[in-house]
This record gives sequence, structure tokens and C-alpha cells, in this order.
Amino acid sequence: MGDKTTEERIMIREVTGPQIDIIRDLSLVTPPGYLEIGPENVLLPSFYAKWQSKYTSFPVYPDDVWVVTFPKSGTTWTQEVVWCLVKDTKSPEASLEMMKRFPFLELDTIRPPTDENFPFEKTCDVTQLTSTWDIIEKLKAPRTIKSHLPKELLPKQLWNVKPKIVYVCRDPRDACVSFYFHSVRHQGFHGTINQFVDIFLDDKMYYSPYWRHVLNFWKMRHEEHILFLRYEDMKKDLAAIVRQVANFLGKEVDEEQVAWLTNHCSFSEMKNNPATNNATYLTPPTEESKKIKFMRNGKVGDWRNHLNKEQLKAFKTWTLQFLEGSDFPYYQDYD
Ligand code: PPS
Repeated sequence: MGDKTTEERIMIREVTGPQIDIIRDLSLVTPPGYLEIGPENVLLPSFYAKWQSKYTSFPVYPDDVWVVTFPKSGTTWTQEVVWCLVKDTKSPEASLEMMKRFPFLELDTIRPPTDENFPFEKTCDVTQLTSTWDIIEKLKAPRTIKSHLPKELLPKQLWNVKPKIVYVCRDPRDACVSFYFHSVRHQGFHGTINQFVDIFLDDKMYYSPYWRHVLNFWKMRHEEHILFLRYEDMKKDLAAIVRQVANFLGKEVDEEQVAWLTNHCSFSEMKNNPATNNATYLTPPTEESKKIKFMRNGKVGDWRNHLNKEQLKAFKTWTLQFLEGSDFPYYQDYD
């Protein structure tokens, strides 16, 4: 266990610089500062410092089911598949917002609902957000928990207790575009997409560096308690993924259930379902950001509509640099 050792080992540094200035100056909703954490320089809002030991020493149970991703990689989609497989889809709980039945471990770091330093309440209605701890403490077993934290910052017990963890990755070009729109919607980011792409490729966006996040789970993909999925495979054949996730979780499903779940988790169904569309848990800060829906587009290759040739070249260089020496087979064909 040794929380103390953990705390001693994970270094936290305040980070500044031109990219951070852009995020801070061009967002309506910003934390008081930004941190780089640990040897991999994971970027998070300064609220993280307050919660770090609570995250690393968070008690884990063997029957928990976790969904871990880099942001905008298909988290909510996977959460719904997982939730429906481990819980009762006919129970009243099924109609609760995702955040309440499948809570987000580090929500208080990303969007603290009560911190008076956080200017969020000036522009948004946060009354619908509850501290994540209130929700997590009330969860009934088997608990379903979401996190975007990279491997090194996740609860230490995950690696001894070994509950099931579903990890999902997405083409970083699509994750980046989705993250840009997310930042406009949630942070009131009013810089250009080009500025956002620069920040993303400089690994100065929340939870960056992207590739270390993905590759650290890729390396663990053969472990029995880890299932590594791709957004693009979910798009290609969701029924196959439903069967794969069910098998991983030790759940028997017949073809009727697979068909039901595949339809229930389609983009259009999730977009129209208040329990899955994340439409209400906060109010976007501007008229512009209100136009962007959480369930925005849900496509593979939307980057084609937003990234220029130079940016694609930069994505390729960045990708190849991280993938050198790795057997990770995806997202290398950027020509
Ligand atoms: S978050 O905020 O990090 O938890 O976001 P996350 O859920 O990981 O990613 C949101 C993107 O996933 C898309 N999405 C889906 N795509 C296809 N089918 C279904 N059912 C589905 N549900 C969510 C969502 O639209 C976001 O992607 P973009 O590209 O922005 O549309």
C-alpha cells in the first residue's frame, strides 16, 4: 500500500509557458493553475494536488468495473455498454445520468463544483453537479467507475486487487478534434482549433501526454483483468464488441440481448437518451458553446473536416516519435 511512498514518488510541478497561457487566457473556465505530475509530466488542473493521495490510495474492490481512457476516446459509450452488462437495465437506476451511476473518479480535479476559486459558477449552473465522492460512496457493488487518469496516477490497489478494467483508445486526430469541441462547450475555450491542435501536440492538454496514456495500457493488454478496445472497432462492429466485453466480464448474453444492447448504445439512441447524452450535468458558459452537444458527431475520421495538411504531418511526426520501438499497430498511416 504505502500511500506515503506513493506521494513521495509522484512529483508535482507547477507548469507555465505559452501553451498554458493560451488555454488559460482563451478559456472562460480555468483553474487557478496547471500542474505537471510524475515522470511522464501528466498535465492536470492545480486542484489535483489536493486530491492526489485520495486518488492513489482509493480503495478498490475485486468486483469493481473500471472504464479508463484518454478523454474523448469513447468513454461514455463504453460506460453504457459496461453498465448494461453488469447492472439491471430495467431498474430505475438505469435512467440516472451517467455521472451518477458510473461516476468520474477525478471529477473534483477537473470541475470542482464548490471551489470558490473556480470561476465556473460565474458563468454556469453547477447546481446539478455533486461532488464525485458523494456519488462514489453511495455506489452499490459491483461499483462502476470512470477515470481518465493515466496508469501511474490511478489508485495503486488497481494493480493488486485487479478488478476488471476496460481501456478504450481512439485515433488521436479524432480525439483531438472532439477535445477541441469539448473545450469550447465545457471550458468556453474561444481560441482557434489551430491553437488547440498545437496545444494537443505539445502534450499540454489535460491528461496529456496522449501516447504514454495509451501505450502504458497497451503494454498491459494481455493481463487477464484488462480489456483494450478501440473506438474504431466499436464503430465497425458494436455487436462484436458487446460480445467481447460480456465475455471479459464473465456475463452470458444471448443474441437478443446483444441486439438490444447494440441498438441501445447506437449513437442516435444515446444522443436521445438523457441518461447517456451528458446534456444536463452542466450548462455551457456561452451561446456559442451551447450549440455544441456532448453527443456531437460520433464518427471515425471527422478530423478530415478540421485538420489541414500541415497539422496531419505534425500528427504523424508526433505519433512516430512516441511509437518508436512499440508494437502498437494503429494510427500510423497518416499519409
Ligand atoms: S469524455 O468527456 O472524455 O468522457 O468523452 P468521451 O465519452 O470519451 O467521448 C465523447 C465522444 O464519443 C462520442 N460518442 C459516440 N460515438 C459513437 N457512438 C456512440 N454511441 C457514442 N457515444 C459517444 C461522442 O460523440 C464524442 O465524440 P465526437 O467526435 O465529439 O462526436
